[in-house]
Amino acid sequence: MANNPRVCVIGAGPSGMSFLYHNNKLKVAGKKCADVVCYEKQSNWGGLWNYTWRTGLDEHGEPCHGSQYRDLWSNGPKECLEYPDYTFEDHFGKCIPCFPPRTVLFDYLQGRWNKSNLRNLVRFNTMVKNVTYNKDTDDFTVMVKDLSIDEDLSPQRFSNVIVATGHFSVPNVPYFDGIDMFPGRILHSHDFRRAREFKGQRMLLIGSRYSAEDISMQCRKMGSGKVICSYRTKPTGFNNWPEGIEERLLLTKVVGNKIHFKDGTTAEVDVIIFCTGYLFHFPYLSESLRLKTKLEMYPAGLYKGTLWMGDGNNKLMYLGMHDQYYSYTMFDVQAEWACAVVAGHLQLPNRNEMGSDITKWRKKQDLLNDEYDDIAFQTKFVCDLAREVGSKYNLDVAALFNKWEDDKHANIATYRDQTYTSVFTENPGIKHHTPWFKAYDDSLETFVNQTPNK
Ligand code: FAD
Ligand code: NA7
Repeated sequence: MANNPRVCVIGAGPSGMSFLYHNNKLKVAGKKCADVVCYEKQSNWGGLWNYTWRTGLDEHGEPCHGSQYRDLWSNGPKECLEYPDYTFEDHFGKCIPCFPPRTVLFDYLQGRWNKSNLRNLVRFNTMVKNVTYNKDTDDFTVMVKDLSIDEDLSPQRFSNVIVATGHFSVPNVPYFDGIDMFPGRILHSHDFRRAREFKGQRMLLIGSRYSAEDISMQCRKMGSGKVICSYRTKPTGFNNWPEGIEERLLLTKVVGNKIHFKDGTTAEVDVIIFCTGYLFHFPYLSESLRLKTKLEMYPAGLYKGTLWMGDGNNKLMYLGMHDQYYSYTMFDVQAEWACAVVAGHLQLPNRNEMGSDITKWRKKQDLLNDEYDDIAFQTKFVCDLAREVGSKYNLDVAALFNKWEDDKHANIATYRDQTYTSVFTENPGIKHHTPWFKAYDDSLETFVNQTPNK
């Protein structure tokens, strides 16, 4: 039997850990699998779910990865990201409400990883600095720094590389005329940690997607002054903002603390938060390996949304690079597919066929009109991959996502108070003890222990 492929996984967030999980499953089943090394630059796993209070640079002087805020609660129902082979009921032993705080989701993720003893496969405090493909030997050279001792490790050779470093960590920060002289605080959502900090302050948020929506709600919940969300292309589409949040066209300039908007109106604010999204940034990959894209439902150059076509070697894969409705389950099925390809259980078609397949998906992407279309599109993508890997699970939760969109449009302040039924356990989540807008205790203990143990 030929040697196992030697695979480098970069990043131990939900995506990278899913690769370790499925590779381990192959191993336990006695099937051909890969020998994996996972490099993680932080001192713990979990990716964005591994909360950090730091902003700017981390303790080693490297860019801080974390973008989540302390008071974050899931912005989608847990039933839409639940793993079919490890449900929330499996983990907590009972039904819990549907929109868990950050710590609860982190605990859930870790439960699945601990159950398979994956921790010893991750090398913490190691940062991948450089990846190049060697044409002559058809493999990769990976340069890694051990941050804990500030030393480069000797170059490592791998047959395959899995890029799982996420794409919500490097802020996109446009310039607006006069902003350099704004007298108040300016930050990007990447550096937003606590909404309480802005109590009583008048705020301008630039952007109209998830970050603008959630940070505006967080800030009002924690007692900020009025919030204006300023949009470039279209408003959020939510008509039921609670009192104190409004949407306006894009700002045109900043004069002192007065903001001028395209519709001719002005407003004075104390704080500006850029909710303008993130850059896809892979400085450690050599040019020909680097995915260059904006946030899209189906980024160009990735067969099955996963395999990098740019370099012609079929050996580098990206996980979790899409605009996300599905999250954990999408990363998971991508990882399962990637494991099957790497271990040789799935054969790839020729490059023309792979190219045509990408084109087909991207043409369909061009026809998407709204969130409901996006959900149907991503459901098809996820289910298509699940079918390819021969999964016994039906991962289609489109009906739940559609209800979630309906609930958000009905009332953005109360959507987290709604309940959803798990498609895997068929049990409904329970109603949370307090409406989200008035719930200040986001501890795991309080959230989980509001129902009796089974
Ligand atoms: P990440 O979680 O970003 O993990 C990437 C890992 O790679 C990190 O651990 C990082 O340290 C490591 N890494 C990076 N560079 C290197 C390097 N050079 N060498 C070694 N290691 C490296 N999703 C939901 O489903 N529900 C939510 O409610 C939700 N809320 C969110 C709120 C915010 C503010 C943000 C930013 C995202 C949110 N998401 C949410 C989406 C989130 O992206 C995914 O849930 C998930 O974290 C993506 O996993 P990942 O493994 O692909 O990337
Ligand atoms: P997104 O989803 O990328 O949204 C970015 C928003 O910022 C979007 O409304 C953009 O407007 C706007 N944007 C981007 N560039 C500009 C400029 N130059 N001027 C004005 N407005 C701009 O990022 P989010 O942070 O909301 O969400 C990312 C993840 O973080 C998500 O998964 C969440 O769970 C948390 P556009 O609509 O393109 O005109």
